[in-house]
Amino acid sequence: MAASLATPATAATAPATDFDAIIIGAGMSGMYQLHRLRELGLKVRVFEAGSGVGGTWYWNRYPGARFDSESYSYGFSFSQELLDDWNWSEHFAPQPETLRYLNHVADRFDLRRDMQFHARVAAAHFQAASGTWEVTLEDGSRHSARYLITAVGPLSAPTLPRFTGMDDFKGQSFHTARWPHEPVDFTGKRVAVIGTGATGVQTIQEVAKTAGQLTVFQRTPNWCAPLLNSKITEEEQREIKASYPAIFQRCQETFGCFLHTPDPRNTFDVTPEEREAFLEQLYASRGFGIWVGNFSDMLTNPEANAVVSDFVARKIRQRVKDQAVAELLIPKNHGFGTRRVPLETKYYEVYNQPNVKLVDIRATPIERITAQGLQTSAAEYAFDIIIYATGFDALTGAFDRIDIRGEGGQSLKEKWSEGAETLVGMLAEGFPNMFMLLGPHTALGNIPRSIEFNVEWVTALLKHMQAQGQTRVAARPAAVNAWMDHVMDCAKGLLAMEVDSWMTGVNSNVEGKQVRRIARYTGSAPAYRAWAQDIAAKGYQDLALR
Ligand code: N01
Repeated sequence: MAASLATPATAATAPATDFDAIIIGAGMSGMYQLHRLRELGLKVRVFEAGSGVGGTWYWNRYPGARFDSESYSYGFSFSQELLDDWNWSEHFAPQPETLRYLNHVADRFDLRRDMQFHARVAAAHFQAASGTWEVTLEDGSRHSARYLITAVGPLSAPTLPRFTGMDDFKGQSFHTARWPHEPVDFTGKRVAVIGTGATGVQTIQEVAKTAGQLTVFQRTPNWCAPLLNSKITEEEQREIKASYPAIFQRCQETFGCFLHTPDPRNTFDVTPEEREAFLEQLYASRGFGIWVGNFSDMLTNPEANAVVSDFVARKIRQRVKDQAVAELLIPKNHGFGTRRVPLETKYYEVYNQPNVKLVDIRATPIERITAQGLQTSAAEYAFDIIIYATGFDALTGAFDRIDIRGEGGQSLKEKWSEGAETLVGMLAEGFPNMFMLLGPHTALGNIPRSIEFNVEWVTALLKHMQAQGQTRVAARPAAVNAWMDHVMDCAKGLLAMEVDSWMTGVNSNVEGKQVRRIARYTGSAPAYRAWAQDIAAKGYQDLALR
C-alpha cells in the first residue's frame, strides 16, 4: 500500500453563499482570526480540508509528536479565562494534548459554527469589478467574500520522495503529516523511517521503543540537542499561572518569541573554560536555549560556530557506543544551528539498541521501493511499515497548491516562481483584499506569538477600513520593494543562508525548489513587528485604500 497525501472525501456540495471574509484553514491562525473578525461583526466562513480544528496539530499525529517550545509559551495569550482554565501537563506537551487544547479553544469560543470541514479550497480568484474573491472548493462549490484570508500554515504541504515503485509496496506506509487517526502498532514489526529532521527524530525515538527492527535511512544528519521534558508539578503549575503576564512579555522581547534569548557575549570574549562551562549549562537546560540562547555570534561567525559544533559532536560521540555510527550521526556539511535543531529525548541512545540500524543513504542511495520493502545500491530490505518523515514544501507550498489569481488573472504561483514577494508577509502586490497569516517573510520562531500578532494586525486594518468606509486594500509596489530590501538585508552574513534546508526554500522532492532563496524573515520578531506597526502608525500609507 503506497503512502498517500490525499485527504478524506469532501462533504456534500453546499449552496454558494456570500461572506465578508473567507478564511482558508482551521489551524491556530484561522481559529483566532475567526474569533477576532466576529468581534468586528463580520460574516465569516472558514474552509478546512480536515475533519476538525488544529491545523499542524490535527495532521501531525505521528508517534512522538510534541512541542519543542515550552507549552506555557505556546498557547494562546489573548484570553485570561482560557489561560486560567487550561493546565498543561508537561513542559513540552505531546500532540494529543495540544489537539485537545485546540478543540477546547474551539468549544470555548464556539468557533465550529462558522467552519466547514472536509472542504479543501482548490481556487480563489479576485473579481476586479466587484472587488471580491470567488473561492472554489474541490467539490466544485463556489463561495464569494470581500476578503480572503489564508491561514494555510508554513509547514503544511507534505512532500513524498520521488522513488520508483512506491505504489508497489505491500505493507503499510505513511507520511508523518498524514498519519492515520487510529493507533499504529509497531510491536515486533520491521519498520523503516526515511528522514531525520525534527519529525524523523521524534518518530524514531518513539518507534524504537516497540519495533522489532527499526531501520533509519538518513541522507543528512542534523545537530540535535536534549529537550529535557518533564511533567509540570502542582507547584510549577501555580507558578506558571501566576507568571503568564511575564512569560508573554518575555516572548515579545526575545529574537524568536521563545523564552530563550542570545547571550550578549561573543564566543571568544570568554576563556575556553568559561565557554565549555556555558555550553555544558546550555546542553543541560531544557528547550531551545542551546540554539537561540547561545553566544551572540554563533550563527554568523564560522569560528564561533565551529566551537559549538565541536562541543555537540563530542556529546554525540559520548552518547553513541559504536563510533562509526556516531560519525554518521555528526553533521559534516553544516554547522550547529544553521538548520532547524531537532530537540530529542534519548535519540542518540536509540542507536545503541540492538533493534535499531542506521543506513547512510548518501553512501548507498535508495534505488527503489519494492513490494517487500526497499532497495539501496548496497542491499535489499524487507519491511512491514515504511514511514516517510520527508518534510514539507515549506512556506509557499500550501499557496502553490491553490490556484490563487489576483488582478488581471495573475497567478500567485507564477508570480512567486522565482521567490515570494510580500509586504510584511501579509500582503502581496496585485492581490487586493487578500491577507496571509504566517505568509512568507513573517517572523516564525515561536509560532503562536506570530499568529497572534498577524491576526491582530489584519483585524486592526479591517477595523480601520470599516471606520473609513473603505472596502478595497492593496499593497503599494514601493512599500513591497522597501520591505523586500529589508528582508534581503536581514539575511546577509547568516551561516544558515549557506545551507540547504526548508528554511532556504530547498526541497529535493519538488520541481523548481532546488535553488536556495530568501524564503523567510530572518530578522528579529521585534524588528518584524516594528515594521508592521509602523505601517499602521503612519495611517496605512503603504497601502492603497479605497
Ligand atoms: O522536515 P525536514 P521535518 N530521500 O525537511 C529527508 C517543524 N517541526 O518534517 O536533510 C531521502 O526538516 C531530509 O533529508 P535532507 C520544524 O520547524 C516542528 O522533519 O534533505 N531523504 C530530512 O532528513 C521542522 O524544521 C516540530 O538530506 C529525504 C527529512 O527527510 C519542520 O517542521 C516537530 C528525501 C525532512 O526533514 C520540518 O521538519 C517536527 C528523499 N527523497 C517538525 N526527502 C515541533 O516539535 C527528504 N528527505 C514543534
